[in-house]
Amino acid sequence: MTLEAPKLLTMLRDMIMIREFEELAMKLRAAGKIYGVVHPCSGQEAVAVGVCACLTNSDRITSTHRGHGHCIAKGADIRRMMAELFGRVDGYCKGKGGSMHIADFAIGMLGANGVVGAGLPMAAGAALAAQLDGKGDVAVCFFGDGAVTEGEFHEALNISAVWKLPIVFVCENNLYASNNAIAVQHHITAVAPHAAGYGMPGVAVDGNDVLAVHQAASTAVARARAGQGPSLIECNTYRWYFHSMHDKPPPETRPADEVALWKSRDPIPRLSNDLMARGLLSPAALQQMRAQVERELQAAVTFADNSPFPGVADLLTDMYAPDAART
Ligand SMILES: Cc1ncc(C[n+]2csc(CCOP(=O)(O)OP(=O)(O)O)c2C)c(N)n1
Ligand SMILES: [Mg+2]
Repeated sequence: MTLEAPKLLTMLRDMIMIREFEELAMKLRAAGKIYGVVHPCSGQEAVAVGVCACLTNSDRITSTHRGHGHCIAKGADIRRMMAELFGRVDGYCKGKGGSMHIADFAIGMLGANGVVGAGLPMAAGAALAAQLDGKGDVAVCFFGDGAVTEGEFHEALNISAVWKLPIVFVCENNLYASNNAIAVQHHITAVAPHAAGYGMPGVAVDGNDVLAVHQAASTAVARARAGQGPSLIECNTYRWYFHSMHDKPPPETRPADEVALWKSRDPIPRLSNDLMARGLLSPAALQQMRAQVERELQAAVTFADNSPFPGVADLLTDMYAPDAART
């Protein structure tokens, strides 16, 4: 699928926004402005952006504990995201969910999720709803290599294949689940071959090449929209930083040369250099794009800072079972 220049520039802008959002979130967490845990996805931006560039607002995605990139790529409002991280009433969950629970049904973002693997059956449910609606919408499930060891992975793939659901399973294989290297947890470390056991296409792509991700996702989404059933895409990538942070970044436990190698495969200059080589982007235009992202992020911080904290009276509202909780 040939991508037009405006679409390519939007994809570049979205990757830059995700990277800068994460860099800022880490600083604001260390400064005590953000509450809870932050799991940065820096380095993995090409997966969220390459996949979501194939989707519409009525297509639905499920995310993970590392969900900021998925939110931004699906079109979430960064002001409401920032307000949520700040624990304020104008946040997506009125300040009571934090980083790992951001959802926006209006754009088909069914939610980040702190439970590893939990998005898999939810996405299968969303795909069943899309199939019953019959409008050609699809569901996409983002999950990590760690989730592949969970029963839900196999259950979701199986039922999706049996019912030919319009779903794309997108594994972000970043070689680690928390601090555990992939070979510690998987007998076979490649994820794509699991697709064969469920009779669906399974491909592995360079997850730091947004165009390769987009190409694979386009094929899988088209297949799902055409009623031909599910696919699995393994995106090989790497997170630049620690698994998660509270008030300060934890020490790095991965080999320094491995981290350096993956940083040299940064997906953002890979796309911007490509666009410059094709004459679609100038250094000045890139600078302007970065400045605009910076302005939007500053506006998001101001928005979050000006929003009040929820009151005590709000403690039990919007809970799953408010009546039961009150008794
Ligand atoms: C069901 C469940 N088991 C364990 C955990 C603790 N936990 C949180 S993140 C994580 C690692 C997940 O690794 P992966 O799926 O590869 O995602 P990544 O962090 O690499 O993006 C674990 C074990 C959890 N949140 N939920
Ligand atoms: Mg992982």
